[in-house]
Amino acid sequence: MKGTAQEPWVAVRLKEATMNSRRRIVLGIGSFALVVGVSAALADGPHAHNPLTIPFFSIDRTSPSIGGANNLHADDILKVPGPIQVVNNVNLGLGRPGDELDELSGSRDPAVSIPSFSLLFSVDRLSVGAVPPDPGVVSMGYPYNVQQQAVRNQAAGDLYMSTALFSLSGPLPSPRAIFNHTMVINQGDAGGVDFQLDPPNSPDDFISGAIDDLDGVGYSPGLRGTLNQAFFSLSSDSPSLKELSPVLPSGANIYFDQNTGAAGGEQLFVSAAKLGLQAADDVDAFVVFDNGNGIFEDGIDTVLFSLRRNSPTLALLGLSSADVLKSNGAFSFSLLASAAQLGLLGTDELDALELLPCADINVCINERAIFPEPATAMLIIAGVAAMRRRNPRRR
Ligand SMILES: [Ca+2]
Ligand SMILES: [Ca+2]
Ligand SMILES: [Ca+2]
Ligand SMILES: [Ca+2]
Repeated sequence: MKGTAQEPWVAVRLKEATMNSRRRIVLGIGSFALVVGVSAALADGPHAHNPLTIPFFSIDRTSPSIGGANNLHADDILKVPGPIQVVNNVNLGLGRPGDELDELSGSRDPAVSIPSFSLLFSVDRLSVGAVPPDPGVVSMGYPYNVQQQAVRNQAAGDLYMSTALFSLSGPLPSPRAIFNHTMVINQGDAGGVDFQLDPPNSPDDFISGAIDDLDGVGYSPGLRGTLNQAFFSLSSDSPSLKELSPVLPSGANIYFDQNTGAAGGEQLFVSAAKLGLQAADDVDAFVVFDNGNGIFEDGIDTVLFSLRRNSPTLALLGLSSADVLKSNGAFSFSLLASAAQLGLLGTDELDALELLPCADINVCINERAIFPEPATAMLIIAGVAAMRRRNPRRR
């Protein structure tokens, strides 16, 4: 970015030296236009070089954006611009007062191998992160992580990417010494790389007051801009659970809606028990790999998931609400990524999950991570340089 802003100037100066005075005036006007153009681009605010597509998403019921001009609900699936509903709650068989959509997902094909991926996740309002931003990632130009955003009271509506890569077997060797993550979508005001949620501020601002909690995200592989079918989970206290599963309602059940265009078509995809969980557990984040029939089959389909705080299985097995777990069914699951491997505390809450196929984490960071507007970036780079001068032995 800094390179592309400077290069035209070098070209202009070289040409200027060889030109007559009349052409110099014309060029002067051109240069002025260039200054204005570059300034306008620089004033564009935080952004990313190759921003992630904004996924479909959901927010929790205490979010200030609930209601509002678009009459948003905690059990709607939302999209930008807006946010507005891409799927209304009633089309998912929901819409009873108190329903809370915990997570949504498209489906990936379990037969298509993804050799390495970064985990994309969101946290809740009480999460503070385990580590400050990775100094190496900051010096690349990307200063935002959960801890840095939590101090500004604006972490809960963001999406972050792990700076470690994973396969479906667990963490892969990493070029980065520290387990961490960096922001890829802000809740508000990041040059369009945001969910248009509250607070409507850039990631540099300190905020007070109520903020939205992004508690579900999902891409819909192969379905551009629409979500014809969806996997979803509800919080344990959602009244509609008893309608969807009269015999064994559970916040850890995952449902499949084969027609999001109308009420009806919702069915159980996989039960809490089949994932190795208890009925009192609450799955609050997941990614589905289904072979396309909307029915979970042991050993064929896979679910990556996280549990909500106070789920009894967490205490039973010493696990964290920010751990990412994996099940192929057969009444069991395993640990895929620990809270620490994501740069989170064991007491943090990971409450929305997606994945980003990625072969080289530094390339993915450079493409997808949010960087500040250049004036702020210069201050941050100066700060890192000063820190390094003070601690010459670091690195
Ligand atoms: Ca959730
Ligand atoms: Ca934020
Ligand atoms: Ca439906
Ligand atoms: Ca969780």
